[in-house]
Amino acid sequence: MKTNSKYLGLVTKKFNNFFLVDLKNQENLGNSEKFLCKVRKSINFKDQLIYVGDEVVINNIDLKNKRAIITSLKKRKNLLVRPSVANISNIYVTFSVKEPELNLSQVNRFLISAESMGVEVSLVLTKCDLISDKRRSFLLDKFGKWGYQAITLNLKKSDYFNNLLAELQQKECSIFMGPSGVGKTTLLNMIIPGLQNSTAPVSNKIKRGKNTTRNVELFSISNQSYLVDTPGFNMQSLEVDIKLLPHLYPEIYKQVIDEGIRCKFRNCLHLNDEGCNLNKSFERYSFYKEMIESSKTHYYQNQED
Ligand SMILES: Nc1nc2c(ncn2[C@@H]2O[C@H](COP(=O)(O)OP(=O)(O)O)[C@@H](O)[C@H]2O)c(=O)[nH]1
Ligand SMILES: [Mg+2]
Ligand SMILES: [Zn+2]
Repeated sequence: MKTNSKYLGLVTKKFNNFFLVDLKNQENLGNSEKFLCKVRKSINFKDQLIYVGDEVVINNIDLKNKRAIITSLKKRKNLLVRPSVANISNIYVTFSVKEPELNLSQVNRFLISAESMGVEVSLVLTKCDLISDKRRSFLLDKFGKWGYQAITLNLKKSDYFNNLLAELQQKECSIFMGPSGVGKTTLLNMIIPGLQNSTAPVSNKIKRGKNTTRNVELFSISNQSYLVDTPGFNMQSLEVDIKLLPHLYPEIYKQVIDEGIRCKFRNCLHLNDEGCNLNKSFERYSFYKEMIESSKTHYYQNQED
């Protein structure tokens, strides 16, 4: 049985020249929802590769063997690198409050890299069972001032985890990003039972590459909601365009949007610039300044190359 109608699909896995595609929009083709697809040979995607997370049109559907052909690729909203995954809607920057210890400068860098993707960014703090309630309140207050309402998880209490799960089930495609050892795999295994990715105590983290060879994959967590499983993924320090930086700090862009502050120069970098009206008394201002300085160094080095 074959059907020649076209359907919209989502690439959830990729192997060699094959793609696993989920039907989108709850389209009902019997009980079939996943198809193993190849790309139509005559199609030229303008040298574009197809990535996990891409939306594609499938055709020539073979219901019996669950095969189909990809005939076109939809325009993608964004593309994350290493590993490559397209159309992320939410990044959950994930850090542990202890073991390993919170490194604020690193949290800042991950948040900024995530913000530079132009997606919704949230902050998750794991291992809150290892700190006091007082310390937890202190951190919530700190990150609140950074512009993030942190989600604090505690393996021994599931209420916050259940809230997070409910939230993820409302989002299109989410990903946890953070350094090694903070509990990302533990979280994935809790959200997707049966996944059984290997977790490792922090002290074993030196032995790298153990589970880094598996490919990136999307898991359905509710109707039309997906979670990215990215073994061994650490967000590399992205090089962010210096002109973008003021737009990636809530403490800065909220002053511009909510309070209508205007500097003399439209592209003011809010350093010691003449006519700068930004209120610089926020904790991350020093990180911001450092980032601008180091981007400037990169910027001028690249100009010389
Ligand atoms: N105390 C505590 N330990 C946790 C928690 N979540 C994860 N861990 C431990 O932290 C270690 C690293 O976790 P893993 O999920 O492999 O981290 P990943 O490198 O971010 O994927 C493991 O030994 C976990 O058991 C938590 O909420 N509390
Ligand atoms: Mg892991
Ligand atoms: Zn300014």
